Amino acid sequence: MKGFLCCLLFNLLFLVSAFAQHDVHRRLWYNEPAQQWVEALPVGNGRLGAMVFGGPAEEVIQLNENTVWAGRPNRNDNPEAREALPEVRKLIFEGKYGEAQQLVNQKFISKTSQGMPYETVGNLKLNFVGHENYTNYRRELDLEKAVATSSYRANGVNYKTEVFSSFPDQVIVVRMVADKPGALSFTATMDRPVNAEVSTKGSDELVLSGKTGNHEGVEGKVQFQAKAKIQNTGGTVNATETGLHVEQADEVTIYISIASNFNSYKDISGNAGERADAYLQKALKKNAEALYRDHVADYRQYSDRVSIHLGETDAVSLPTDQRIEQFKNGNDPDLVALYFQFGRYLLISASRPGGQPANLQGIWNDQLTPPWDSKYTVNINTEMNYWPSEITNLTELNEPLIQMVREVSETGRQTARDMYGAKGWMLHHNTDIWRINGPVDGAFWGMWPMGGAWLSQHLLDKYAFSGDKEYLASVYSILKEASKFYLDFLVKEPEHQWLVVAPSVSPENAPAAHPRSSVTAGTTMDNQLVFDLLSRTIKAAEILKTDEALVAEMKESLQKLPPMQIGKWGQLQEWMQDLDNPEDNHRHVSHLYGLYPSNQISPYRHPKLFEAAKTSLLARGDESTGWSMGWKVNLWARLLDGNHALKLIKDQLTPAGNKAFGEGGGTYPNLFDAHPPFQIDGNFGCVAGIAEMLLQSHNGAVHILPALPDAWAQGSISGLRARGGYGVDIAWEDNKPSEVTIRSALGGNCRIRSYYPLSGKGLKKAKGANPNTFYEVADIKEPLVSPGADLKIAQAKTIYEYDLKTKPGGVYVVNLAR
Ligand code: FUC
Repeated sequence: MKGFLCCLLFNLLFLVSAFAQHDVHRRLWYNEPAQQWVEALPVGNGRLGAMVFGGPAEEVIQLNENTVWAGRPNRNDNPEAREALPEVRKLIFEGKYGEAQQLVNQKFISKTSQGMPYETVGNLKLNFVGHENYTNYRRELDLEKAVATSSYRANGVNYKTEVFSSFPDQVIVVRMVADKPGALSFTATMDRPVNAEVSTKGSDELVLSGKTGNHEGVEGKVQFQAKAKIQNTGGTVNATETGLHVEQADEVTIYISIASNFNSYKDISGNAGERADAYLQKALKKNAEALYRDHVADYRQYSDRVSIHLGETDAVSLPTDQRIEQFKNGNDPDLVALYFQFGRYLLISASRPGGQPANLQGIWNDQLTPPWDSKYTVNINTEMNYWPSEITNLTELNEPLIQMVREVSETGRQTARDMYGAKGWMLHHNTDIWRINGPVDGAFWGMWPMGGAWLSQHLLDKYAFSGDKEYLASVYSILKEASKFYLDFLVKEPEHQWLVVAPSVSPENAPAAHPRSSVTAGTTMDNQLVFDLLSRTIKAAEILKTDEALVAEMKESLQKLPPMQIGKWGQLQEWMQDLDNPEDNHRHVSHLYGLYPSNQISPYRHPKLFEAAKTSLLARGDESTGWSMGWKVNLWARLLDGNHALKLIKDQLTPAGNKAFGEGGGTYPNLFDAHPPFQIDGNFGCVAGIAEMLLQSHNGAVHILPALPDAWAQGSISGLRARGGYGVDIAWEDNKPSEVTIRSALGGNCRIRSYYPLSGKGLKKAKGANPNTFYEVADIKEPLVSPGADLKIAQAKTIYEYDLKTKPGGVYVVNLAR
């Protein structure tokens, strides 16, 4: 059977990769305690987060709980918009962009809150007298167990502290041991910069009770309580005036429980103290060993699904901060594998069903007013957080995002009606835990009515990967109502009579012709987003056999959307008019949404657009903010240029040092992405990009190694997911795929695309269009090309395409043809 397993029925055994190798030990490690927050190591269970500094004399554990946000339930719509809308549109269509923007600032932008900040809970500090001098120091974050450990030797004793955040038991656990009996003596305290009181309960429990802040006229009403309960073996524990004192214990476990009064975006009537206590009492029934075992088992069910090997060099023996320093000019492909798994670790630790979606900093934040309030910026950042969730096999973890979309679809109905007189629901460029929908931060940034269109794509993507019709039916009304908003809101522009979104912006950018006024109509990204929303909602309606009349209406509007346009220097136009400046290196590359994450630009079907997108991206340049570079990794992967994608990974994995905002992105010692400052989207964007370099499934086929850089000659990845319910493992040698395993959950025709000929039982040369409906391609209009456009279409790489008939539960192995 020559390396080929045929149609083996679904069997638990095959959930594990056909060539599963044990992952090299994936860990971040350092030989110094953290001095700064961006050196500390994150642990989390979706709800509870901690940053662990690992100091021997003073261990600082900074704490978060994902509902601790300033303010209270509130809305921030500005109903004055409705009356001003016709005038704003008129000004835009007359080319009076400055005046239009001014009117939007006066009449549309929220007069109340611009969104509430996510706040820190505070710190737990453990002070060890006499531990100022230490040796043998090591601190690590184990990505196979999700445990942060620090160890050192002081006064002739070896100490070890482990910290983890348990999802099954809903507590953060600190476990301390020493190799000499009675050697653990320390004082534990808790603090928070404002609005908190710390007390002790009995002789072994610290309680921090707090309330979140008032912000922009909205009163802070979230109450929370953090409890730290000490359990010691040997020695004593006593309450002091400021905290708890442990004397001569052999071993100590601290159970940290945190909860708030938050029930939902519209209800904060819970009891924080009772809730924190209930979690604590439940967890106390288990000892540290049982908590650890259950935590590791829970974490591994997600983490172990994917393994990746890109090649190990001597660099793997270095501490992580040194690896980052050397990466750009060295040879350390394994750091990319580590970064990839760290990104998956962050999603597993920041986003769990039942909790809030990962915000701008995931769940980790030590401030009261973090940058951009650490809220949800939906003109790129929130979506980017979830780009890895399907392809890297973590689909359950996007549930909090889906839930947030459900909630903003509830709150956004009033916004659509009151601000625009439209049906359905809508969202501008920001939301927060209270699910605000109004435009914030000024018209230049905030006049973007596209949040509903972009977020809806994630609902559809989840279906595209799983084929779960029941799920599709459960989110269909959200899609339908998002579409209805645009059916009402689209307006005919005077020049071509196209239906366009107006007013809007191409996120946060303005053309050189009017650099201070971004407010306009019919931007390329808006057209692409409306195209995706309507065309994909039509498909969903057809699958669910519903809403014929609405489908007809959507089809009609779809025909009237503007086509993409190629401008005079061969670029994909960002705006309806040919205004792009080749010198513009703005961080947002919004018009390339059509290339990634969308599938509207294909080298095989639209070579002109593909070339134009490349021209635009080249002009934009590489180095930028962290998230922008993360996006560009995906874009270069979609442009099938693995070497350029790797160049971007190198730019991103460059030490961020103390760079300030505007000085370009990079990576902090703890592998957090630097906008700067820290912003987690760049981590997630880059992880998705690494996956896109190895596997793509948006363009009519399962494309194996579409953008493998020359430098990754040998490697393997297992457990990735492709649309239509396929699990994919790939091993490669000499830059060619050597073995590909496809696990089919739904059956259907699996079309495989490769740059090298493949062979395997059942594999036939591809014929005609792929009959697999999950592989239908975007049916876009022909682009309009400026007469002066200088377009040199590069020859596409030769591809080999095969069809493989699969059965549900079937496992298929394909090899390089010899
Ligand atoms: C958008 C970006 C910024 C930043 C902010 C949170 O406004 O343009 O760079 O990431 O979101």
